[in-house]
Amino acid sequence: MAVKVYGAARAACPQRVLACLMELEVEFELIHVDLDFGEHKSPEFLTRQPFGQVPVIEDGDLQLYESRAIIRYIAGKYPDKNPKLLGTTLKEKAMVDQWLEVEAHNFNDLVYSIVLQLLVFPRMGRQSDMAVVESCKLKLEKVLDVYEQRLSDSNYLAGSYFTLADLTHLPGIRYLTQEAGLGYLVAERKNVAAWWEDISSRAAWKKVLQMAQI
Ligand SMILES: N[C@@H](CCC(=O)N[C@@H](CS)C(=O)NCC(=O)O)C(=O)O
Repeated sequence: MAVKVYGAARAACPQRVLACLMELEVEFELIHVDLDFGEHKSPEFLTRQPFGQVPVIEDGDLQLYESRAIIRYIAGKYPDKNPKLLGTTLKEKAMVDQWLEVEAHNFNDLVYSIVLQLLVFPRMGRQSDMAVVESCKLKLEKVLDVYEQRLSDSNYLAGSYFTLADLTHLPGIRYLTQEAGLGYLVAERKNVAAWWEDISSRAAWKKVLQMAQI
């Protein structure tokens, strides 16, 4: 039975899950949740995701939210399709986990704040706080310097091949480069730029963009 994904193809967190499903060629059905109409806060949706956020998946009797938990689950469920996504040895798995955590706690929080201020608030008719944007940009520069250093001696974040650690960054970096006008943060770092060019050229990610019509 196809995995049900509740979410919006244009939203970053569901895109993380869609990228993983596409990478592994797992059959799925996307059930659109209209964020603009607040469907994610409806009583019915809150029974699936009590925090009122997307994505949520249903796989048989399993209901699961949190996009990073979902991609770990999907990659773990289909080890034969691409065992490398989670890392293969204990050490490689540890490196994948480390960079998944870096993305969630060092990278994503800053990108999320920038996107909120520059893209979401104006759409809601709220004023952007440019001081917050500037402060996040400065912090993000420092985070990306760490990435630049890491990618100077490794083609991918966790090691020599593409893993969930790289995949998890796709939606956030797309927002930065394509929507928030901050592509220079990537372009001015040679190794980060080459890595981004590589991972964003993957067929699975292109299919996600096609699905989202972006
Ligand atoms: N940590 C959660 C965050 C989910 C999240 O923030 N989803 C956004 C879309 S990318 C959302 O539902 N925003 C609406 C809201 O928070 O009200 C995850 O990774 O799944």
